[in-house]
Amino acid sequence: MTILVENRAGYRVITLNRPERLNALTAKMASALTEALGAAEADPECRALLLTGAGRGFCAGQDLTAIADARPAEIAALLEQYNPLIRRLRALSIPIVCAVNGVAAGAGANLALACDIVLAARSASFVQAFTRIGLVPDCGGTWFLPRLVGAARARALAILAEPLPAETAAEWGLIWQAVADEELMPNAETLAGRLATQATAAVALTKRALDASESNTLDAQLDLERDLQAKAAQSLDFAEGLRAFLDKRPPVFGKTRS
Ligand code: T3D
Repeated sequence: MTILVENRAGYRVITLNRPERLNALTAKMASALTEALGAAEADPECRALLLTGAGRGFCAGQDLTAIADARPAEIAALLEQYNPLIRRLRALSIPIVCAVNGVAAGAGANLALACDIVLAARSASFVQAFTRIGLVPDCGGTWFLPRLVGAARARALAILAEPLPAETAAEWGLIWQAVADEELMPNAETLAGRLATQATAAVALTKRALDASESNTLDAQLDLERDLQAKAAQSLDFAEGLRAFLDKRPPVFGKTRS
């Protein structure tokens, strides 16, 4: 099994599972992952996802042994498998936490950056390894990097392809947090569990608003926020959130996504 899927209370853990190759990606693995995302989203019991890697690495990017004899056209065609995965991840209505347990290289780094909240073990690192082997950053790398860390750092990371330690990645805003290695999974599980009890519809609408802001003007974004707020205001979660506040008790949100 190239990925493992485990049900937890309110969320699922997806583990990349080719530890002997630092969870390097194959086309088969990418489509299994895309399928697992769809299945999780379709399950009303699943209100958050946690993505991590088995063994000492998170993901070493494309499995280079699998493309050793590929022709140039076949190399580019592989992105027909990876691009749908990145699009699926970004469009997912439930939040996804990524626990980067070790090195995240090439497409593996950008897979992590496509997630909503990225935690990394202090011993982990992020490498835009592409130019080292004569390729360009893909899987959204050239889109995520400048937006997360600014143009100067994005250029150096993409062109020099040097590893960025997890703590610097957090300082630069590439990820949410770097934590002690032994605290990574407990923290990531706590976070996914917490997301599973939040107002799921409001979280989905918030993700939509943030994604749209990447290309919207302020005017368009204000209009969008008004429209999304109108939807959120109609939700049972808002009724519950407001009532709980007035009653001075913690809210109990349901599983509805709209
Ligand atoms: O079709 C397309 O469009 C192509 C898409 C491309 C997207 C990409 O992701 S391109 C970038 C591909 N990834 C890389 O170039 C990274 C290659 N790996 C490395 O540079 C290093 O392995 C790491 C920096 C990630 C980790 O180094 P280290 O020293 O911790 O581990 P290691 O000893 O190099 O690797 C451990 C094993 O995993 C080793 O196997 P062995 O010798 O024990 O049998 C190594 O060969 C294997 N491995 C690591 N990365 C890959 C891999 N095997 C296949 N593909 C890999 N990407």
